[in-house]
Formats: sequence, C-alpha cells, structure tokens
Amino acid sequence: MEIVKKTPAKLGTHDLCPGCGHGIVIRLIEEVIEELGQENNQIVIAGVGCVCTATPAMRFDRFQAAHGRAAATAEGVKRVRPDVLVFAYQGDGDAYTIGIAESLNAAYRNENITQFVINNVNFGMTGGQMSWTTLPGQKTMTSVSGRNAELTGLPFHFPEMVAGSKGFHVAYAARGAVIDAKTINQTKRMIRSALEAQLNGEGFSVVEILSPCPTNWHMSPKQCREQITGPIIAEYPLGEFKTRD
Ligand SMILES: Cc1ncc(C[n+]2csc(CCOP(=O)(O)OP(=O)(O)O)c2C)c(N)n1
Ligand code: SF4
Repeated sequence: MEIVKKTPAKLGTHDLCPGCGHGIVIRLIEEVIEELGQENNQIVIAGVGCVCTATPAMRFDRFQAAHGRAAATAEGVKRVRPDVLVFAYQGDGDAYTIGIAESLNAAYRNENITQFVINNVNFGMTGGQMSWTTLPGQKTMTSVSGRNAELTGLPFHFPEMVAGSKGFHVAYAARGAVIDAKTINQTKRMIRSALEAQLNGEGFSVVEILSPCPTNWHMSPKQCREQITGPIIAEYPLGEFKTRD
C-alpha cells in the first residue's frame, strides 16, 4: 500500500475544508482577545481534531493536548500561570465523547478556565464517525442506517448540564452558532462573556458553537446552514444557560 505523506500547512495558512465553521470561530476568538487587550497574554490548549489543521493559522501561543484532555491540560497551565488567559479549543468528539471526564471535572470544580467546543455533530477529522452529539437517525460512517438512540444514547447537552445540575456552580455556559451574521455576532458576544468571566476570576466558562462540516455531512455550505437552522437547533437551542452573576 502506498503511504501518502501530506505536507503540513505552512505558518499562517490552514487545511480546513471550504465552508467549515472552525475558521470563523478562530477568527472570532482572535478578535475578542485583541479587543480585550490580551493578545500577548493568552494560550490556547488545542484538542485533537480538525483544529489541528488550523493551528498554523492561529495567532495564539498554543499547547497541543492529548485527545480529550484539553480541559485538564488547561487547568494545569492556569494553575501555574494564573495571570494568563487560558482556553481549551476542542471538537465535540474530543470534549465530550472522548474527554467528558476532564470536561466535567473542570466544570464541577469551577476551574477558572474557558472551554470552546465546536459541535459539528460528528468526529470530523477522522471521516465523520458518530459522536455523543449526533442526532437520532443521523447517518454517519459508524451509524450507516442512522443513529439508533436506544442502542447508543440520546444527544448530549453539555452547557445545559453544567448550568443546571445540582452540584455545579459554573460562571458562564452558552451555545452559539456560526451560520449567518446574526448568529456570528451573538456567538462573538458569548465568547467575550466567557473570557471576561475568566479575567475576573469567576470560574469555569464554556461556549459550545454549532458549526458546519460540509465534507462529512456530504452537503453544500447552503445545505449545511439549513441543517443547522432546522434539525440541529431544534435539538440544541442557542442561548445563555448560565449568565454571569
Ligand atoms: C486516543 C485517540 N483516539 C482517537 C484518535 C483519532 N482521532 C483524531 S481526531 C478525531 C476526531 C475528532 O473529532 P472532534 O473532536 O469532534 O473534532 P472535529 O475534527 O470534528 O473538529 C479522532 C477520533 C486519536 N488521535 N487519539
Ligand atoms: S472535516 Fe469537517 S470539521 Fe474538519 S475541516 Fe473539514 S469541514 Fe471542517
């Protein structure tokens, strides 16, 4: 078998697919960090997933965590450098399906870090396998006839869970999307609130962002937008579930 070696993206470029939402989210985080005057005082803890193909384009200091472990890694960095703005950037597969223990522990202890979770309802980088957020009936590489919720569980709602469950006292939890000007602006405000919460020492903040994955959904960017505004938002409503006190 021929092994094809892919050349890594050059500094300042990325390998994201056309129409992918990751690039918009990264841009929003960069804008907010600049507006908060923190561009020389931040570090991203990158999860494993398509974010890795975008890291050469990121204007952040960065640390690559092991798969699913970004929240725990962010806690460690924040504890030794409490003066630095520390945020985990992960996909839903990384933060939930694989890394839920770390994500829940960070939220449960109200660690003073921020978590951004790009929810594209599948494992994007590895070819579109089912994740905890995959919709019932959704066809993926590992649910070829559609997700069977009885067998594999129902869609998972992390921001609602940490905002509303007894025993959790997080600072901020919200869900946004990046599908049009309105949702992009709303998501930017959420990103700002989350990072401001950390700067004020208020504790754990999380923003989950619904994001298109045209390649693995086998849809055009326009169809992806309709998929998010329709069935995905019906399952995952946008909004703030825990606002800052
Ligand atoms: C321990 C381990 N298990 C599995 C993998 C393979 N793997 C790499 S990226 C990835 C999917 C990541 O999906 P997600 O976190 O949803 O991010 P996306 O690519 O969709 O942005 C998987 C399963 C790995 N690198 N390490
Ligand atoms: S596979 Fe999906 S999430 Fe990954 S870069 Fe392509 S469109 Fe984006």
